[in-house]
Amino acid sequence: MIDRERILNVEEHARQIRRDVVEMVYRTGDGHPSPSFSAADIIAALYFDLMRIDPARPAWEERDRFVLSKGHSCPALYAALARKGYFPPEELMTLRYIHSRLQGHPYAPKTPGLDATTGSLGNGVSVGLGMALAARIRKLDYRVYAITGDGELGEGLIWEAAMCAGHQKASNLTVFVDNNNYQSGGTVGEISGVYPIEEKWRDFGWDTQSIDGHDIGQILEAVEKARLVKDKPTAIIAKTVKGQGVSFMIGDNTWHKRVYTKAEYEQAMVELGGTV
Ligand SMILES: Cc1ncc(C[n+]2csc(CCOP(=O)(O)OP(=O)(O)O)c2C)c(N)n1
Repeated sequence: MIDRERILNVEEHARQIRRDVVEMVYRTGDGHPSPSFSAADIIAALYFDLMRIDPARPAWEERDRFVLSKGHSCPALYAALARKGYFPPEELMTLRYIHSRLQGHPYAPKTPGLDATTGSLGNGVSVGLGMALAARIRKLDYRVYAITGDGELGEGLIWEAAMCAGHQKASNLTVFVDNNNYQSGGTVGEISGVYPIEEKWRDFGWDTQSIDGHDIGQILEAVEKARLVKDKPTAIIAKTVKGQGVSFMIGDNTWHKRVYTKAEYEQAMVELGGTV
């Protein structure tokens, strides 16, 4: 049973992340809002509760690692990094500007606190597995977390990495599937035929769990369970909603990449408990 205080703390951070994303996309005129929102609760739980990290030491060898394989959701990750203290929150308003440290897709050498360069879909599970196996070789006990999209599961490289991770019993690797049932061009059900998702990971030798990806208690509990699995990596299939948190973004996949009008910005901020 997860302590109520922990849940409330992460929930407040998740709301702040969503408000930051709305503000960033509105002010800079670019970005992917609804893919950020479906992953926001998982990112908040990792950065504000679960991961062993220290913003004062971004290169600390024993830190846990995070790989945002669906890199286009980086506005949510940048918000988490800023609020965690890796760089000033004001810098969020430079999202996607030329020479900004916050590029349109995560570029690790540029952004303080970022562990992996991503954005070309399909790479993140391989990158995470490499980090996880490096920990074993170097006798370090850090853990690696990754988030992949469900449309992204159509990339073959995901399954090469899944097969190898299962074979290597990389139990320090945990992958969340952000199962919002959409990709950019429609639903994953109609386009990529990815279902059933959980069985596929299990067949590649992973421990699997299915959770509500917006229920902070379930996210925290799932990761705590994953830490106890000693001979397999864990895949957490997180049922999510693209745009979760703002009513008019839900069910409208044009918010995959779209900018708020002034009226939409104001309504979104009000719904997220912010001020305009
Ligand atoms: C290799 C590659 N192909 C295409 C794209 C363009 N692209 C960006 S987001 C996206 C859809 C991703 O869908 P999903 O993984 O389900 O993530 P969602 O945004 O729905 O959460 C695509 C095809 C890309 N970034 N990389």
